[in-house]
Amino acid sequence: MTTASVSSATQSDVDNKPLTKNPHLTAWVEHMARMCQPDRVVWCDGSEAEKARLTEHAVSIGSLIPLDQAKLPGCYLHRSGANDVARVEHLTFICSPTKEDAGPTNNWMDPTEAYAKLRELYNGSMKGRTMYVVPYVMGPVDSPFAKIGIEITDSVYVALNMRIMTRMGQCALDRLGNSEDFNKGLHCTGDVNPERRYICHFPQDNTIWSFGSGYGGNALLGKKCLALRIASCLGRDEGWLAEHMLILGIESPEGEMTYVAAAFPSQCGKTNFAMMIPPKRFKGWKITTVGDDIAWLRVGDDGRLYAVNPEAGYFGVAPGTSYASNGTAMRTIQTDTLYTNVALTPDGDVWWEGKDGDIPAELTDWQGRPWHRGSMEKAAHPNARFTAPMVNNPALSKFADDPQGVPISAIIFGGRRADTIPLVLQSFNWTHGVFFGATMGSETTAAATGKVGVVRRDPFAMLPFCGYNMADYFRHWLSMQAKITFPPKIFLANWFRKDKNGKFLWPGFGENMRVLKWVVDRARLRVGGRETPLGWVPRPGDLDLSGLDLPTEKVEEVTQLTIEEWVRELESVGEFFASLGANVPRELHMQRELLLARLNLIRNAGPQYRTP
Ligand code: OXD
Ligand code: MN
Repeated sequence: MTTASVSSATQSDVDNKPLTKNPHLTAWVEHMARMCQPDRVVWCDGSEAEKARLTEHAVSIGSLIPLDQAKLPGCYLHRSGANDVARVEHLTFICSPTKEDAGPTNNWMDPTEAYAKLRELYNGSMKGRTMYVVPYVMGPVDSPFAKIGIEITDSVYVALNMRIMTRMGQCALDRLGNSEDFNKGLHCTGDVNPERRYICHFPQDNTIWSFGSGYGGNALLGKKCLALRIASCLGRDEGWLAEHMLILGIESPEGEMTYVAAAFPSQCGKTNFAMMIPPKRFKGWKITTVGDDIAWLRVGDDGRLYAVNPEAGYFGVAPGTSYASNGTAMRTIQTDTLYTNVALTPDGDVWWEGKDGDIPAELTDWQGRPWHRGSMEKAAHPNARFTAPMVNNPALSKFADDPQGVPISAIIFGGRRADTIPLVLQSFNWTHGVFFGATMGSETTAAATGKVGVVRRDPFAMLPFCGYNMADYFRHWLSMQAKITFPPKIFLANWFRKDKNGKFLWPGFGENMRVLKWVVDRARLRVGGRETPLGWVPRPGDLDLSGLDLPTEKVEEVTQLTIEEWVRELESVGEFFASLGANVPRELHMQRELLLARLNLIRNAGPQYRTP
């Protein structure tokens, strides 16, 4: 394979023998090693001893900085390149056989051209470096949902992150046996030059090639690349759904369990919602987390929709996370957590904007520069992250590792919208719910590079993550109805609506429990609502607002539907559908027309009817 110059490796970083006899796997790894020419190849077994070795090595090369081990045992800080801090959607490609397969919302590159272009970059790119072979399982190891990936990477930081985010090591090789059914992921950090950065997906080959970035979403190939982009294609072909959704359990004081899946675009508080602590009024109610970012949904033998979380850890946004906003996450990230691009205190603790307590006087900022209180610059990058094992989560669902997953009673689609979308709205049926998902919009955030704060359509929160033609994906969602005997009820939610002065109308965070309670009760057919031309909304009194200090006018404003806003919304949806081409399912066009026709009816009926 390689003529390993073991002498230049630290003791913790020497090549070892393949941990499998799987001929497909060993041949592929040899092939990739011939191309990338690493000095050494290290197969990862996922053991504790290996974790200690890799961590020691990462510290020795400066990739990880140890934090105060008494306060934050097993925690380290990583700083990424200043130009490598977020997903890069404009450099992310779906390299399917035809442009039509990728559809108008994805960047497409011809697969032959993409392989050739990247081969040139990979050639000799790991000289002087170590190639880690990281076998991993997405999903509980024994689950029929599970998929196996192998990530080849030259980044010890990536290998250590994958160890947290997935079931990594020998367990994956054992499950794979001699099968050739595994995702082939190749990641090379390169010189972290945005001019030579490509995140390429080849769904037809179950292959991902990522070059030139060490940032999570571009480099941890199990997450967005496999569990969403490639898996969405597998779901289309195999009859299931790979979704950008959290999964949570709601336990009533009587012990009744209900599971809800919810899709929100990046940085809309999915992790907070998945770990919500109910307010005092909801004494005895418990929220448990199954997953905070991705759900794989399949129809069970009993005709219900079941969800598993394919991940084993959380790659969450640090800024804004505090004991006040998400105490569960704060407790989760005190041990065995890798922090990326947060600020460092003089005594080895971490800090970010929005953390509890006083702002420290002196810090080292996310780029390693001295920072003083009052500085105009952020100390932590707005997209700074923590990578933490889900087993640290004190509210982890006892079914988070269940091979069959959990039965979903309700699906919530949410976005960050200053106007138009009310606090909560229930769809009339599955097709109308799919319309909600297909037309979701949200203001952009720092999770991806580009302008922040503009509304963009983000269907199912999957715009950056759907691995095939969006119109076909809508059709796939519509077609799922025929397979589900007991479909979940579908809702639209918006915690981010603002008043005329730009102030948020709804307190959000734990208070979202009040909305969740209505959702659960609607799904279980035991609470009322008002039928409007746009869907069902809670009537005054249907939402439990006891103990909430919120003036009635604000409650009215946040739950309001306004004809003019919705007419504009539906017109903009029409433009969005047109941008997707002729392939958008007819059912969705008809939903739009029906809603618009109902609104126009009211609009033309006279002022006394102007409330939808
Ligand atoms: C994420 C994202 O990192 O959606 O989860 O950007
Ligand atoms: Mn996400």
